[in-house]
Amino acid sequence: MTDISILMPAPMPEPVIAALDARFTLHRLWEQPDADAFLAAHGTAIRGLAANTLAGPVGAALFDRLPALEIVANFGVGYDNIDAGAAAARGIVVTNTPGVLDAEVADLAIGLLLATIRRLPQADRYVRDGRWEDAPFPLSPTLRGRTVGILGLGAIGQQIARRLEGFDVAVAYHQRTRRDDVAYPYHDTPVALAQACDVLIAIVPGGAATRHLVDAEVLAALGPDGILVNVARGSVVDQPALIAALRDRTILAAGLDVYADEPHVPPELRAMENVVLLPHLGSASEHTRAAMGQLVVDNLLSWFGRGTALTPVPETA
Ligand code: NAP
Ligand code: 8YV
Repeated sequence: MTDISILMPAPMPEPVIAALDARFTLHRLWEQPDADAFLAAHGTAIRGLAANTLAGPVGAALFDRLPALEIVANFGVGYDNIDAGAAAARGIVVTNTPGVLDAEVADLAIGLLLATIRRLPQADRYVRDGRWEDAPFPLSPTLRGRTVGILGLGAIGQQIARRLEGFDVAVAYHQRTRRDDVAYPYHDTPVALAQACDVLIAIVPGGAATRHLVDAEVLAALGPDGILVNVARGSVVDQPALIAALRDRTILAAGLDVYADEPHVPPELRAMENVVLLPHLGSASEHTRAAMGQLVVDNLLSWFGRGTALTPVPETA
């Protein structure tokens, strides 16, 4: 297969690069001094693309330059970075990395919730700054007695819900389709879910269908004791509305792993004490990133070896 050209626009973990180097002709676009000139010279030979959720859009404009492209293997379960409809129209298969990161992201969501509600980063700063020697750290809000609403009870959302059962809190959910395999109360709109709970965890896909699903109205419904945790995509939350809600105490606090324009985080959020901010860490352990990388490699090997992809997204299955 070494005669098959694979394009990697942005770096992936070293083992992925090594595995692809061993089996294909791998082109590292980020190392090219002139990416445009490289695509003009070599684009027609590229048959596979190893894409990265965080490395910019993949759509018709790029597909036009890669006429022999057969597969886009995405390093991430979310693929809002890829125009899967445009890929399907050209007969290009798109794969993602479902399953292998569910537990890691669910763990992170629980950690972020606890950090936000018990103010753990603020308490850490308090000790480091020597302020404990002057006075005890102020008492925090609590998870006790709360109802947690999960916006998107998919693969990761269900793992979050299972973990929450161990914390003895009530769980409810919203998504477009009511599930018949869970007993959690279903709410048919995001506002109805927010009214019924005082913690909202967003874990839906990004993209046009979920853009600003959490808006000013949802935040108002969550209420002054409410906590938002976003581990989905920045686009799912109306970020200016969230900043206003945190500033005006329309809600109590937020724990954010994702933002509207990563890696840029607005100064207003960075200045607030009632937020916990993570740099998109959901799947970011060595263990899980290795499993995701292996699935990228396995999808490419399977496609070019047997003509089938292991985990195609529904639009191109
Ligand atoms: P999944 O299994 O496909 O679940 C997504 C859920 O969202 C589904 O149950 C779906 O139910 C619901 N949903 C989709 N569109 C919706 C809409 N318009 N309104 C309300 N609910 C909607 O996906 P997953 O594997 O759990 O991953 C979910 C997302 O998490 C990813 O796409 C990615 O954006 C994000 N993620 C973030 C990180 C991170 O590092 N922070 C890591 C991994 C994943 P219905 O179709 O019935 O609506
Ligand atoms: C990663 C993610 O941060 O899988 C996703 O959808 O957002 C995360 O796992 C990302 O894919 C790394 O590029």
